[in-house]
Amino acid sequence: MINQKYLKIIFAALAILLLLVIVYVFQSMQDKEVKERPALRELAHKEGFYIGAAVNADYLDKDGLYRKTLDREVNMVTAENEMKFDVIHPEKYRYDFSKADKIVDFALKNRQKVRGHTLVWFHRIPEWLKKGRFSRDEMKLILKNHIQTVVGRYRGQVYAWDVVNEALNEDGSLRDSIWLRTIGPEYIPLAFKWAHEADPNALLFYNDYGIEGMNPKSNALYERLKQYKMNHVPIDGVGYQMHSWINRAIDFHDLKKSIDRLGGLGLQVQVTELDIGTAEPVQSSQSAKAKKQADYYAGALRTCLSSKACTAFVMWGITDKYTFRNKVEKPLIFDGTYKPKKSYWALFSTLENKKIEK
Ligand code: 9MR
Repeated sequence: MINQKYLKIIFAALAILLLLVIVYVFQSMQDKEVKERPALRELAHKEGFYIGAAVNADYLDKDGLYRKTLDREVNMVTAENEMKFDVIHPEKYRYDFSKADKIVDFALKNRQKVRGHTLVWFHRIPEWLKKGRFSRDEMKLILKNHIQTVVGRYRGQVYAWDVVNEALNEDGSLRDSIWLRTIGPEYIPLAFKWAHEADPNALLFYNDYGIEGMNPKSNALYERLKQYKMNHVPIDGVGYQMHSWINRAIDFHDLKKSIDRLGGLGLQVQVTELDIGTAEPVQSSQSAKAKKQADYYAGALRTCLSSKACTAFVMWGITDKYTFRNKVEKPLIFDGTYKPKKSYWALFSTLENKKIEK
């Protein structure tokens, strides 16, 4: 009896040991595969180009594979939420840089450029500001102090700022916001001026969605930026957000045209928030959807690389495990277990094969 009991224990121990060996071998094979392929950032770096992702300080804290994947694959990161007004400036006389610092420290340690997002937006306005009933002059002072405190803190560390975010309506008119209502349209050029004073070396961007095509919104933006340039507003570039879907085709021809048009004003363009949802059409197979997503990622990157003005390609996340979109969209280039998807390989071969014709 006793012998049999011991035998059972020994078998169980052996079975566990065998399982551990299998897991170990499998993990080492995966690690070897990861170590042997060059990372996207290495391929991009060779071409003097930035490939990036939005990052989130909470996930950096708790998920080692998230950190490892970001560190390995991208040479640019954007703070997804940590630099937004309500997070970084929660009370009139109090700033909270703790989360933003985590992202900047992570990036500097990993030799990644930081995109600061975002200084002036209609959204994420803290209660103290919403309810303050401030006069025009007070609002100007609040905005100036906000911009100069935040930009000043990261002077020399943040490579590019989304100074103004989503200030236009679909028809190209100025969107209603607390800034437009209180300060008037000059809040935009003033914001660029104040940011430039706080860090003359940072690149300053206007960031928006729906401007990657040729349409009333991108036409109006172009005209507005032409004026700003004529008036020496210190603006360096335009961010194309590009949250997209596989069932809504990106027109690469128009994308190139709009990038080159802004390039003609001496502006850079950066793709700033790309992700490509795959939930629709429901009747397509998973593998057909994955293939279509990969084709879109590759097409967008190829178009960006083909224009001299396009200097960075940033996705709104890195893994389907963490996306602001509905999880079923699976919009990013690593799956939920950090396995590279077809879309990853599409970017990989686009960067590897394409000698950039700038
Ligand atoms: O991904 C961000 C999400 O976690 C926030 O809840 C949301 C509101 O602040 O903003 C999301 O990011 C947006 C970005 O800041 C600006 N362009 C659109 C992005 C997606 O909504």
